[in-house]
Amino acid sequence: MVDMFSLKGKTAWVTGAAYGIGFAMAEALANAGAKVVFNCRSKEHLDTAMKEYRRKGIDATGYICDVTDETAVKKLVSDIKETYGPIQILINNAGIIKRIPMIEMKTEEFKEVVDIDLVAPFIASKAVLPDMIRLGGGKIINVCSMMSELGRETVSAYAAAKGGLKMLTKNIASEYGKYNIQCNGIGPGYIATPQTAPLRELQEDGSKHPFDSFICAKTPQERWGTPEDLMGPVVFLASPASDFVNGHILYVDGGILAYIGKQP
Ligand code: NAP
Ligand code: GCO
Repeated sequence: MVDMFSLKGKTAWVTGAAYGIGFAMAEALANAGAKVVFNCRSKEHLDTAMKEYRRKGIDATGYICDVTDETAVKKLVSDIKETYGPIQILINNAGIIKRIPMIEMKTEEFKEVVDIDLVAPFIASKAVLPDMIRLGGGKIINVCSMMSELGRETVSAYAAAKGGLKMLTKNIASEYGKYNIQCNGIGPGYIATPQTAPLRELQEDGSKHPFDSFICAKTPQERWGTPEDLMGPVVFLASPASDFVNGHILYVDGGILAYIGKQP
């Protein structure tokens, strides 16, 4: 039974895994036996991440690559293939958010979020699918969001992108399932990472950020998630244990989507 969750001999590429959710997922995949490669935009972040991976005894390899640059992505996939073999597991994790009221958001800002959060997973998936087809199978996991299902103020671009990513996930599953390729999504709830740090900042008087209290009231488990909460789910979706799971978005949200929220 344990072997069903083994990733021994697999090459896994996690986009945007210098820190945050991506780092935790890369760690999980490595601990399950995969050879992990990752990318980010910043040399500083790469160097810091490599130190942390080494400190944890993880044999990860990092590259500088902006996931929106299709030429760079294609070269990265080729370089990974030459050194570590074809990519058998792709985690489309890299992502940004801009919290701006929609009528104040510049169109360029909207497009930047969509480029990274939706177009880039299309680019990366397109780059790895041909080898997955040749290999007789593969795993693509797209990191979706609560905003794949729900909206809220100031996150129009992000919600549009993550909603689109949910449907891109289902479409890749539909179009390439016949090649034994499984494409699923992971939908984290509210996770304590640099991306959500502004929503958890203590107030001047030392009290909790109102949004922090709001999320804990909306979560049956009454806490923010941690990147570690995603480690088991990503190994499941990357492993043979999920070979007949396809087009599914696995929400790892502590129950937010199931719950109306605590009475104020
Ligand atoms: P984070 O802490 O901001 O980390 C984002 C990572 O992506 C960093 O490694 C960043 O490194 C990289 N990145 C950003 N843009 C990139 C680009 N254009 N090319 C390559 N790498 C890029 O975010 P997180 O909270 O870990 O979130 C990771 C994913 O989970 C995102 O897709 C996010 O939307 C999603 N998510 C987050 C939460 C949450 O509550 N935190 C919940 C649901 C979904 P560089 O800056 O060095 O490029
Ligand atoms: C926000 C948060 C969320 C989380 C996550 C929730 O401003 O509402 O950043 O979008 O990042 O996507 O699942």
